[in-house]
This record gives sequence, structure tokens and C-alpha cells, in this order.
Amino acid sequence: MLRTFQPVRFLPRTLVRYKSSAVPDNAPTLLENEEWLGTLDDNAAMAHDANIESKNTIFDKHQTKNERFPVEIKSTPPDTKYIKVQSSLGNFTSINYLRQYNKHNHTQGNFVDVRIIQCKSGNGGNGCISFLRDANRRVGPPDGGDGGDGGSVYVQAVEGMNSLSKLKTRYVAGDGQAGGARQLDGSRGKDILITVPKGTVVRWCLDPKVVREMVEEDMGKSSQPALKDILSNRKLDVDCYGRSKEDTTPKYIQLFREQYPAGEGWLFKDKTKEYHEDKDWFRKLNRNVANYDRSLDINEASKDKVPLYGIDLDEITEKPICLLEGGRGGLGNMHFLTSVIRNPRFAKIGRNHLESFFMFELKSIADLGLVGFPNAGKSTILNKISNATPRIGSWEFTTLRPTIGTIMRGSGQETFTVADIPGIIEGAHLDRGMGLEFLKHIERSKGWVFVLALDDADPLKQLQVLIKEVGGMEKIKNKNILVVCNKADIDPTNPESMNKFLRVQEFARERGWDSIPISAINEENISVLIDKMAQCAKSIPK
Ligand SMILES: Nc1nc2c(ncn2[C@@H]2O[C@H](COP(=O)(O)OP(=O)(O)OP(=O)(O)O)[C@@H](O)[C@H]2O)c(=O)[nH]1
Ligand SMILES: [Mg+2]
Repeated sequence: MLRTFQPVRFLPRTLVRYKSSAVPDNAPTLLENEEWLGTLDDNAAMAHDANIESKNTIFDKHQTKNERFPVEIKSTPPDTKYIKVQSSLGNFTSINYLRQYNKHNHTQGNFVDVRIIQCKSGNGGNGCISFLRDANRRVGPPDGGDGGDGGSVYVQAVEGMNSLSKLKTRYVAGDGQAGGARQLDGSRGKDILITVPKGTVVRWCLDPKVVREMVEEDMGKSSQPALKDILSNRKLDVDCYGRSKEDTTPKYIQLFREQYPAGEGWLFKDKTKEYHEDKDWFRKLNRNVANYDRSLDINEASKDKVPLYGIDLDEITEKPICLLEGGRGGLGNMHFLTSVIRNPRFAKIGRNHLESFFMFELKSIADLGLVGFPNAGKSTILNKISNATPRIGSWEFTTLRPTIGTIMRGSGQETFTVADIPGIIEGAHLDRGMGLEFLKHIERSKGWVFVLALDDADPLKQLQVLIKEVGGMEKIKNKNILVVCNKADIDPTNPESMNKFLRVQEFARERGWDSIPISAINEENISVLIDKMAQCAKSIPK
């Protein structure tokens, strides 16, 4: 029955002008109230709201496609109320964020690719307790309006943004206003819209303070584990949305409001709570209203959830997506007028807000990603082939943040984008050097270009290490791969230099990859490189 969620449907929302001689006619009548209360039998809890369906559809459309982290299912309904899952702590926080915090350095220049942000929706306004007063009557019928709904927090990906640095650390939506006399409903709380760049993934996460406490606790242990190990060894229990025995796959993390229990949440005027609870007529009314509360609980539980693997805003979002919904306004006393209750000196308080932390991660979307050891010449290559001007240096780890360049080609030929990321060293998967966090920026790229330096003693070894560090062949099997041997200008007459390339070429050929020697600095073979890169950016993965 839809009705249980819409007690206010009896209220035409346009307010009539108040005339002292007339009884306002937009309050529910006694009969309508009784009819509504009558519907609040035990079936009310089965009620369903069409809005829930639409929220699911929006979430499903934006569910993160590649499920990056494993969760272990512990139990499912009906054994437990939710789908209980367990997963590593590291999946609900950001190692980069923690590391940056330790260095008291939240940003790298203006570029910020991960933020942990606290969001809070608004409380619903309280219902009003009021009675019509006019010249003829000292106490007229109840006319207390409903509280306004609390504001919600929305997120939307927009054009023209390229960093998360402008985001605030905390967003708080407005509370709904309390209802007023003369059937005045409170106004809605102010909504919050968080705009983010295209390519942002929004995921539920833990309060960073809590994570830090856990990490510090473990770090104090005698074994002195590394941050990465702590984050993967510590397991976290998470409740996922699930109601029936058909719900076996966790899809959404359940959020919880600190709500009053069904049958509570009353405001009283003139007479106390105890006075009312002593009266049969109030207890009877409250049994019905408690059912209404339960239906609100179910409604909230169905909507208060976020996709487990995150909301993937890889396209401009047409409509804002609701992260946290505001609390619903409480009912004014005009809803409780019945043939038995002539003077309802009570109203409902507003429903509580939601509060949660979210991790906003910006994943650049480039067609190709450059992968190589520090100093291999990745930035030099990007510099030569595109409009981008990444920093180049003869020391390792010159590049600290990803840069994306666009490669313009002759008329009629498609342009493509290339991301230059920090260098990767042996042990990066154990968090050495800059770690592997930056790989997320090329996770969605169609192709990867491995850049090797021919002045290295063993470029083939470099390539093998790189493959291992990024996760092995399994990880790259769906990518187009191109292998570039840079710095071919160094010692070109030395046959060993040629042999190094030939060994790489053979290794690549065995795997069906193309390879090419170049000198980025002298721009030798650069136009062939651009053609091969264009091919790599375009062709469909096998
Ligand atoms: N001889 C020679 N030197 C080059 C070539 N390409 C780049 N270099 C030099 O190699 C050094 C490193 O170049 P970068 O482009 O900064 O290397 P990178 O791979 O981006 O390094 P990280 O950002 O630290 O990962 C610089 O001193 C460049 O001038 C080349 O083709 N030949
Ligand atoms: Mg670089």
C-alpha cells in the first residue's frame, strides 16, 4: 500500500489564505485521519516505495565496473538481517591519503587525486502542535503543520573540472524547518551538490580518524608491520543491504541513521508523555503510528545505501545522484485528530539525518598509459609527442603526479590521450618508491606503453620486472601493449646496444606485442612511435 508512506496525500499542498471566520480546509479531516490510521495495520511494514526502485536503477547504472577488491560473505538473510561481509581495512580507506597525512602534505602541487570527505544530510523538521484560535473558539481544531524534510547530499560529475582540490572536507545539508501553526509546513532543508570531475569514483569509507587509531595500534606491536600489511591484514565487518533470501550478492553498503524506535519520537505540549502513555486512546493511536514509524524505517533502510564498489562517474552525470538522503519531516498534530482525540497535544519529531565518510578518487581517463622505471624518459616522450609539458629531470621520480597529454594528428586522423605517471621500481607492489597507487590512472586505458631505457644494463629485465609489478600477464591480458626502447642515441654503434633491443623485441613478439627503438631526446623514430601509439590506443583488445 502506497498510502502508508503518504499520510500527507490528504493534504492539498497549496495553502489557502487564512480567514479568521473559516476553518482552514487543507488539513486532513477527522475521517481522513481515521482512514489513514486504519490503514496502518501490520501490513504497513510491507509497504513499498517507487522511489527505491529508481534509486536502485541510478546506482546500478553507475556501479563501478571492475570490482577491485574482494569481500568475503559471512552470512546472508534470513540468517542475519543484512548480508554480512568482511574485507580488508585497506579497501575502505586510501593508503595514499594516510601516507600524505603522515607527511602533513595533503596535496602534490594543486593536483589531488584522492579525498576523504565527510557528508551529512539534514534532519527532518519537527511537526507542530497548535490549535486554531478565532473569535468564536478558545481552542479550535488542531492545525499544527508538518516539519520540512532535511536537505540531501548529491554528487554530480561536470565538465571543466580536473582536480578534487576544490572540494571541502565536510559538507552539511540544511535541516528541515519545524512546522508552524495554521497548517504551515516547514520549509525543506538546503540540499548540497558536490560537483566533481569526470572520472571520479565515490566510495563509502571509514572515518580516517578511526583508521588512524587502528593503524597506530597495530604499528605499536612488536612485529612493527608495514602500513600496507596492516591495511590488508585488518579485516572489517560491513553490513550490506539484503532483505530476503534471494539477496545473496552484496551490492550496497547499508547506512544507518540514529533513529528513534518505532512508537517513540513524540513531542508533547501541556500534558506530559507519562500522562499520554497512561491513556488508552493514546496507546491505541500509538500502536498505529508505530506501524507508520516501522514503514518509515523500512523505507529508509531501502534507500540509505551506497554501492559497495563505488559510484563510477566516468561520464558527465545528467542528474545529480543522491548520496545521503535527508530525514523526513515529522507530522504536525493536525494528523492526529480523530473522533476520540479532539485535542491532540502532540506531534512527531523529524526523522534523523545520515552521516558518513566518502572517498573521492579521481581516475584520469587517458587512452594510453606510459609505464616504466624512473628516468626511462616517459615524460620526455610525452613532451615530444603532445601538447603537455611534464617536468623532465635526470634524477629518479621527477614525475610525482600524472599528466595527460593530447596527441593531435594530421587532419582526418583521430586524436588520442596519453597519461604519464610516476616511475615504477622493483618492489612497488610492496609500496617501494611511489608504490602502485598511480596505476589507477591508467587502469581504464585501452593500451599501456612500456618504456625501457637502452642505457640500462638489462632493459629486458626491466620489462619483466614491470610486468611483474603491475600484476603479471593476468593484469595486462586485456590491454594493448607497445614496448618502447628509449635512449637509442646512447652508444648507437655498440652492437650490445642493438642486442639489448633485439632481446626485448623477441620477448615482445612472442607475446604478440609491437616494439620500437627511439630516441626521445633527438626525436628519432618519433613519428613511427606516434603511429604505433595511435594503433595501440584504438584497436580493440583481443
Ligand atoms: N640520451 C637520452 N636521454 C634521454 C632520452 N629521453 C630522456 N632522456 C633523459 O633522461 C632523463 C629522464 O627523463 P624523464 O623524461 O624525466 O624520465 P621519466 O621516465 O619521466 O622519469 P620519472 O618521472 O622519474 O619516472 C632526463 O635527463 C632526460 O633528458 C633519450 O632519448 N636519450
Ligand atoms: Mg617523468
